[in-house]
Amino acid sequence: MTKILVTGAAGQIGSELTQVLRREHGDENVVATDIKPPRFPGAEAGPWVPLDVTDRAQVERVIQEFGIAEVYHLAAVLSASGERDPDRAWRVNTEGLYNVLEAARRHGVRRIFWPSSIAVFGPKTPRVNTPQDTILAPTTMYGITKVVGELLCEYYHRRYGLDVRGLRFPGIISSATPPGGGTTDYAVEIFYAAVRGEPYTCFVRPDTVLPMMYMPDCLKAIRLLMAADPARLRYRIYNVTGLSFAAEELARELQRRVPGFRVEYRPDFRQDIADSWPRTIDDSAAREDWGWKPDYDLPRMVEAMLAALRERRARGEL
Ligand code: AKB
Repeated sequence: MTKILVTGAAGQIGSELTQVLRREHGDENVVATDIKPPRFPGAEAGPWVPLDVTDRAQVERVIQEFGIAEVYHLAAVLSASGERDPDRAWRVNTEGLYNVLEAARRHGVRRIFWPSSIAVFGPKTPRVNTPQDTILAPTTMYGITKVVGELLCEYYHRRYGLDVRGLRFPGIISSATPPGGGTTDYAVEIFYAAVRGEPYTCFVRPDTVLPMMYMPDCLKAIRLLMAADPARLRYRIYNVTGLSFAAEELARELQRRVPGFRVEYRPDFRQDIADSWPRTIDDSAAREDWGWKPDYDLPRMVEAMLAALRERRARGEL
């Protein structure tokens, strides 16, 4: 049985992906790691190891000890946190990835998944239907680490034949584990406020349009890409998207379903980050090469998010 390592397993994507992988491969075959304690139910059903990805020796130890063949390297500092502490963003995102790639090539890991981001783009990049091959000139430390990361992944593939695959994720919207420190976090926070019956103060302008994706589509994209025939992959890292909407459109969709829900807008430093990112993404290469197609549009995503969070509130979790 393939032994799988997940880093960042306490995070927004990691906590849900670990559960999917464990259902498929067996609890004992998926080693979940993070610097923080686990945040999903049943985390202790399989191996859980504290891991700081900036420590090469720790990364090597866990890969060797468990005989890891496949890695989902999700540990990262997101864009807004990265602007608050650029040094930490560099160390976790760049050195962490370098440690994983180095340990992987030395200890026989066969495949790696790594999330890039729409943050690789910048103000000089076309913002509408942003192409796969375009200007990568970000203005945030997070974006810089993601560009370096993409180049490193391509290098390890070309030089050592490591099968590294990745996705330039948009904002990910989900109901289980909240994101932390991203610019797109408003699109998740607003749901929590609506379900709790509280007003929401949005930190970007109402007309801010960003690409987003609902978690089931995010998990589907990862699994499709990782299952794809290597001969069909023209790229190591693909553009991918689910839906794009303005902050005020999302607010309106919620207000239609949650009467009396109030939203005000008080843009902060995250507005500049949002303004440097694309509004919509061209993911035709992903569609052509490995059959990508999202399932959720705005109304469907809003319905599903509200239903999931209301259930959590009924269980006393929110
Ligand atoms: C962030 O906002 O930093 C992330 C991302 C788009 O990579 N959600």
